[in-house]
Amino acid sequence: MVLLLKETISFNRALTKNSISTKQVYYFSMEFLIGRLLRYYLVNMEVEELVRESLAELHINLDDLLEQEADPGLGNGGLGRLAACFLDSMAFGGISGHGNGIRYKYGLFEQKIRNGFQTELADNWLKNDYPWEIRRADKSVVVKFKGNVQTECADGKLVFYHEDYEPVLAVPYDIPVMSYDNPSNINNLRLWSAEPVSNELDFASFNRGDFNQAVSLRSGVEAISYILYPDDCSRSGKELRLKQEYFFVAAGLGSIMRSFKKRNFPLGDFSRWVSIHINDTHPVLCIPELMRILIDEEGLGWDQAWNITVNSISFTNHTIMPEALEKWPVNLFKNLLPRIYMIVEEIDRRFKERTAKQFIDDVQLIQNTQIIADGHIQMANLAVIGSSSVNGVASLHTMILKQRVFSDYFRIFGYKFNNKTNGVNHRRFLLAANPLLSALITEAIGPGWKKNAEELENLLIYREDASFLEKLAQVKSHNKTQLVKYVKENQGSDLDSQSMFDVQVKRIHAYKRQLLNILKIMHLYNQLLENPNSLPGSHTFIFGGKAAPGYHYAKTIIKLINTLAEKIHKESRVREKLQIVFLENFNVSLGELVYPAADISEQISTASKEASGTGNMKFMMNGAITIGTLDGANVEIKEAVGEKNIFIFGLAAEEVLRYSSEGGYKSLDLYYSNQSLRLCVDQLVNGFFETAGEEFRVIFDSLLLYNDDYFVLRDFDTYLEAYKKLQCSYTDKKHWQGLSLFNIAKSGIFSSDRTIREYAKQIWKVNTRRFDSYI
Ligand code: 26V
Repeated sequence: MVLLLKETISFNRALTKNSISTKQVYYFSMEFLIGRLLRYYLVNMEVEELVRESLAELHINLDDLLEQEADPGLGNGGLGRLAACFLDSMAFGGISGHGNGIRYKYGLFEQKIRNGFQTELADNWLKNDYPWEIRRADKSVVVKFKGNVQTECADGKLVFYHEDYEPVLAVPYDIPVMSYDNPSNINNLRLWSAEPVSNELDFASFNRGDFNQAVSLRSGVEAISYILYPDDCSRSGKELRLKQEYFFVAAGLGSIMRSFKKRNFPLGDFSRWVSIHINDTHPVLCIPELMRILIDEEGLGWDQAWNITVNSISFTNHTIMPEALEKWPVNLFKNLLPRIYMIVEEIDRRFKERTAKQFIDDVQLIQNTQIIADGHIQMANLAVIGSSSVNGVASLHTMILKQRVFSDYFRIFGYKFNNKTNGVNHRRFLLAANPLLSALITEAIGPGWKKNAEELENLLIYREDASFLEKLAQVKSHNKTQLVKYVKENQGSDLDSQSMFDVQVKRIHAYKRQLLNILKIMHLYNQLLENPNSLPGSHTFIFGGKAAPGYHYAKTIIKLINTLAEKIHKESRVREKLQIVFLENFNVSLGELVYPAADISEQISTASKEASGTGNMKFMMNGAITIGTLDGANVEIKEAVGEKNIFIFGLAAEEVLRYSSEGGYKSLDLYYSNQSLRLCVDQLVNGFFETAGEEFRVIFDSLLLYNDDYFVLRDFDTYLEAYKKLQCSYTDKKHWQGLSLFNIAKSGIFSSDRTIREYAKQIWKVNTRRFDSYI
């Protein structure tokens, strides 16, 4: 069947009007979390049922077959999944938009929980070969590391020769990107794999008898695309990471330039025909690398090369966490990429010259905006200076970029800054992931919403329709049963499908505040012991997400969740009402099962810290109700549904940022003044968890000794209040179903089709055959 599909795809690819007069968009990203493709393709081609029946005749169960497909974990979380959603929406919108990334041999680790602790196993997604990729050895590119640069003057021009470099062969593997209803627009995700230039051993070393040297050269090269760095929590400053970044940038640009030249346009028109988008700072070397190609290989002068570069490149920032802003030590950078370093130095020199003239007295601004400072290269600064557009991923986040993170640049280049609120692929996360809800929606409002998610708003006429709402409730109940079955089969626990499913699935991070959720559950537990009637109904708290292997605090949070789960399970007085499960190995496929089954979506990050969040949108379109802070895209979700249809609590971003800059927060005061909060905090270390000893001391200390950086204690009370209100709503079934329907109906703007339409029109300036017809 895969073969048949591949045939169809390559037939359609041949039809794809990759006419030379179309602007090509290249989306450069270190991560693409594409998820499984087989079922997604069947749904998009509207043949799933046909295939299911035909296979049944051969005694093959389609679901068993689908389970065989690997889910490539080529990303850490939101950033990588967003890239995959964008590929789909570009293909759907009729944009010639292609992904450019790395074909890691090992993706994000597989998470196993042992005795409540996270352990990590290698993710060997290629072990049975990956059916969708096509190796294109003929399109390989040589990437050059290290060596020396010789400068000569020829005909009054400086010429640069890169000598004694270490060559690495970048071999592309292409994965077709095919979306719904678009047979004539198949795009490409090109992932690069690192190989030695010569497939033979280094015979010079070998013949000298230096076998180790011969082998290590080979494995040194292969190391570049060996594994995805698993932390989205710190910049590692490791040479291998910088190698990865330059590797896929140089390979991607090499291949773009090759195909551009085949089109025979003047080089001066490059930015008219090519847009290069950089997903966070990881691919920012696109800027000096494009300069290098234009100057060293194409012979252009600096100014012309700079205009072309800036006009072709656009940049998205995905986090304001200072720990995440990439910086490279000058020495490491210079040694690995000598020519690129010269170009970065020159960009910096020219930029400083400009700001020194324009802002004569503003020493601070001149200092803050330089690229090279304190012996480091600041990649975000290079990104802002070298691109024509800088965007944030939700309105609050963009405001913070303008007013804080990049405020000096905002004064210089105000015109570059813009917002593009994230979106998600509603055909994956609603149409394919929730077939019963999709069928119900289509029956009610027709199939138009699949192509134009904003048509979901037509569901509003059913808001008071008891029979429709009842059907909605049945769908939810069915989806919960499916998840219960999965948990039983895979983890052995029995969940109660009749209980309320309260879900927090995302990477484990201090700022995402899984801890606040845990303290809430501990509080409910304490209350139930005091008064068995303190809580209506029964509740299942579902957690999932990976912690970076080196992030000790986050791993302790996982252990705390599991320890509390066990404690509750053993306590007969509460276990009828409360239950916790930690879902092992949360990934795209598991997400597709979880979002449709959720009643409640926990989006409780410290305001200002979550750039956007995209899980919030996936839950919403599946009818879960959000409890959350005014952070990231929660702000826009609230605007879309109105404050009555969402449960908002906690400090505002302004307040958090004020505390951070002016001080004035004392977590100890709250600890002493709030008895029930104090009890929960004490329980982390006072023997309440019989088996824990000092295990949770780091968490206790983070709250009191280190003054609670993420304002968990500060938001505890308002969180509980909001939770209480939410529970009241939940007990009124009809009211709850109405809320759920309202959320689904208003979720259309969070389709990545909308986001891509905005990128296309406002940043890339490309025509979108399909989206144009909607406006
Ligand atoms: C986050 C953090 C937070 C803690 C400390 C250091 C650190 C380092 C990196 C990151 C995340 C890196 C970029 C990223 O994945 N951002 C995510 O991008 C999503 C898509 O735009 C967005 O929805 C998430 O809010 C944002 O965290």
